[in-house]
Amino acid sequence: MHFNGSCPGPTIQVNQGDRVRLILENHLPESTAIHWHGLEIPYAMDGMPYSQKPIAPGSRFAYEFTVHQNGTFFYHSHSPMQQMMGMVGLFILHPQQAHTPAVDHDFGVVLQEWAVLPNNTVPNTANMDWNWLTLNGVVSPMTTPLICATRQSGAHRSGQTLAWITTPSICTVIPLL
Ligand SMILES: [Cu+2]
Repeated sequence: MHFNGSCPGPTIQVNQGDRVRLILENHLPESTAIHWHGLEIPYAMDGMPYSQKPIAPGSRFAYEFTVHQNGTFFYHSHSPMQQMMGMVGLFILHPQQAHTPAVDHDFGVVLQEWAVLPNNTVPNTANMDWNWLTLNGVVSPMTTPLICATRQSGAHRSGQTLAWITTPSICTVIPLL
């Protein structure tokens, strides 16, 4: 299961204050909906099972809202097991005012844990004893290095380069000396 053919789904990037319109067309053989995790938006657009009727197979729904926050968020299905099967993606809200200190690169990382049991090709979504980890949907050696500028580039006056590793709920600043 995926959004637009990839797991995680495409990263959505908008600017703080934007009015966005996102159309979900359900090609699954079951119902679905998208929850915009952490976004302060109208209840009817929140994609929760009690705020919206499930979107039936073959039908579509237009989510429309204005974003007033900024930061790293994510979206995911709120139908049973679909998020655990890969229906998740990053939602980046760029700030109207740049944050300080300036960073060289901003990496969006989706870490996912899966339970792919012996002789199975489909993850067991009821199992929380995970045995398979993916970084932006892939495992080593398919992962892409998170490359920052180095001290030699003179990109940062203090001689340090900061890499902000962000997940939907965690933001860690790693100084690279
Ligand atoms: Cu959520």
